[in-house]
Amino acid sequence: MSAAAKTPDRAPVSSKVDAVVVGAGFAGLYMVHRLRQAGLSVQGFEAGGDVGGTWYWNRYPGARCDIPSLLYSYTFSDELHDEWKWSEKYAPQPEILNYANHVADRFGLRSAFLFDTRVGDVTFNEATKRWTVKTDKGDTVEAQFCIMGTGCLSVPKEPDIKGHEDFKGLKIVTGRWPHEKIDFKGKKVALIGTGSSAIQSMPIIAAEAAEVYVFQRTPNFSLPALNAPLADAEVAAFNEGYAAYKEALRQGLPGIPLPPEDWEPNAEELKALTESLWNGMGLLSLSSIPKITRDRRINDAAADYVRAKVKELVKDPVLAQKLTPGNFPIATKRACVDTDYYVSFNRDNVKLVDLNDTPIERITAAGVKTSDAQYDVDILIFATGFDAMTGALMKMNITGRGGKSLRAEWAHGPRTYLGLQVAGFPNLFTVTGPGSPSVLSNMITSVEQHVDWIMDAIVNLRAKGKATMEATPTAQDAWVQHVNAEADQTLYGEANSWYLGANVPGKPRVFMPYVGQNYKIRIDEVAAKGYEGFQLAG
Ligand code: N01
Repeated sequence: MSAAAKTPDRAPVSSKVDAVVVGAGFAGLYMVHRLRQAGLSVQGFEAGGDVGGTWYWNRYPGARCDIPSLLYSYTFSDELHDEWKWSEKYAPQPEILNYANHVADRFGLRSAFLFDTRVGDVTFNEATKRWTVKTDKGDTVEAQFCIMGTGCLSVPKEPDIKGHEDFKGLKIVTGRWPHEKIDFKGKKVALIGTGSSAIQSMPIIAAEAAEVYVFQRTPNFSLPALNAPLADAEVAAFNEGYAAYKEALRQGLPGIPLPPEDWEPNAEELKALTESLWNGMGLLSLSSIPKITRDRRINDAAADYVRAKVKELVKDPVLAQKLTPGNFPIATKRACVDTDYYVSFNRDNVKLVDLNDTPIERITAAGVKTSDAQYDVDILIFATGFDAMTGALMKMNITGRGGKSLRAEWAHGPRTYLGLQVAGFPNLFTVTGPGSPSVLSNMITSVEQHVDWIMDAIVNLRAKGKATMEATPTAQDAWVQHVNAEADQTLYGEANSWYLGANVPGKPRVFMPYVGQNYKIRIDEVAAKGYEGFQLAG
């Protein structure tokens, strides 16, 4: 369904169901599937016009996954695995969106959702022990369970540069890319930001546009995708090991290979590991380097390797120096995986504007004005990132027990138990919530692990004849302390990253993902101990 083909106006829905699921991305789709399999009635809501979540919205040229497609796939159905064929090592956005649509159709999930519908108020009623969910379309749905599959990177930052509303040309935010094709031919383009969205899109835009000005505040580390069609032999080799891979996931593998925890690579091993950063396995080669985010010797070796590569790839040494990341340890901001990013700066029509030398003063009707020049452009692209991990949850008005608002509870940063629940918000679950590995793992693996865990918890609650399941404040405090203690042992605090909320003015600086090892083993143990740290009541 295209953006232009909006869902027709509809009568508001008023109903009672067992569960509400918010979001029709990979989390929401699988959650609906599991709930329905267990015989629960479900109402799903999705702000977008169709399924796909992040892959529905991020349609900018060059968007593709940054871990190999064979791993960026559901594992819950062998039939689905057998019938779906990825065409490339890193599938492009349209193909991943097709996959989400295929899953929705194959398992009949679309009918559970109301699209173009944004959830607003989510309120716990202590008398009925049910949640009331209200939407911008006037729907009111009551449910025993409320599951947030709202994504970690689903709320793009609004353009916040002075004067942006004055721009008279075409203004685009990468995370809300228009559905129609944008014609860059002969156009002058300003691209603000140098995160993954900019790094993936710039080379493709530059191949078509007359001029591209890249406005860089912080140079990023980027690794080559060496993307290619997926050969049958590669797929066959993956399938050979598929049963073992699935078993490893069941045992706790976060969907990406991890080195042994106690491995201290010697100089020779470290050299080989850093050289593997150019082998096309991108983020997998980065996370295969032991202690990369904990040990400065190891981090420096990897960072220096990439820095040297930038200098090799960019012909103009002054430009190369400006593009060389320097002021934060590699991997403490999410690294990028690119196709021809650095070499595109050798093109005559690509210009870097280093905002450290010449900051943006304002956006004007004609383009971007920096301290020393005016850049007149036809198209202005904001690739300026997201209000990550908490943005979508904080956008809703979620009120728990005793009128507790989630916004107030998280005013100083998110606090959860296991990244799955918040004390005071019974039967409300967050898929890949803050305090879980989420964005540091293979997201689809984490989604499956969380959805399966939540489903088991719901089945257990019902089997015990209880009405509510709620994290205790004590368990939550201990988990938050543990999450922080784990993060404190790393170098993550040295980067101004979205992991820390540092990219959003005024957002509390708190490291949000869980960096500890064996997360799945821990949550499975909690379940095995009768949901230790949760109170089952009613
Ligand atoms: O956003 P970002 P993104 N003036 O926050 C700059 C995932 N993802 O959309 O670093 C000038 O990384 C900002 O500068 P600085 C992936 O997890 C995955 O690119 O704050 N510049 C930065 O350069 C990724 O990490 C894929 O100094 C401003 C950029 O904008 C995450 O999404 C593809 C500015 C924002 O970079 C976010 O990526 C794309 C301002 N006012 C995204 N404000 C895959 O490959 C911000 N910036 C799967």
